[in-house]
Amino acid sequence: MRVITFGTFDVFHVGHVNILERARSFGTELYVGVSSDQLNYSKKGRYPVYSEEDRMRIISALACVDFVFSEESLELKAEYIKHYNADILVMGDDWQGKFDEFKDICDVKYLPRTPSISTTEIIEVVRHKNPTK
Ligand code: C2G
Repeated sequence: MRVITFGTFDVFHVGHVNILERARSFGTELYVGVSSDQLNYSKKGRYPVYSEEDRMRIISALACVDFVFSEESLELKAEYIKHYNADILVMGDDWQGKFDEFKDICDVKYLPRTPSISTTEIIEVVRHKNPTK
């Protein structure tokens, strides 16, 4: 069973490891679509702290990940799921209900987010400790 998931995974943290390991446990292979820098810019109005190349390199190095590709557009999710023959789509529950439209091409599971950690909070904490940055 092939599992697929998507994310930016910027400033990699334990919440990211948790969801990737849990996603992998639903199948035998995990494919990860890492959101491109351009996609992030169009979604959030800023570029990630880590470049797309580095974010993909970090995700590829994880034992629970079998294959990494660049997610160029949110609208292409169905194409990616079909192209990579994924059986299960896993996303954190901040996306609850948002991908139910794909239930006709694969299983869709939303997993609870790891509490009290996010890239945005890490950036805030670092900024606070280094006010000049
Ligand atoms: N996540 C989590 N717990 C946290 C933080 C993140 O489980 N404390 C999960 C998110 O729910 C998501 C994954 O980690 O499933 C990646 O999170 P982000 O990098 O924030 O991904 P996002 O920007 O939501 O991009 O096509 C969808 C987008 O690319 C998802």
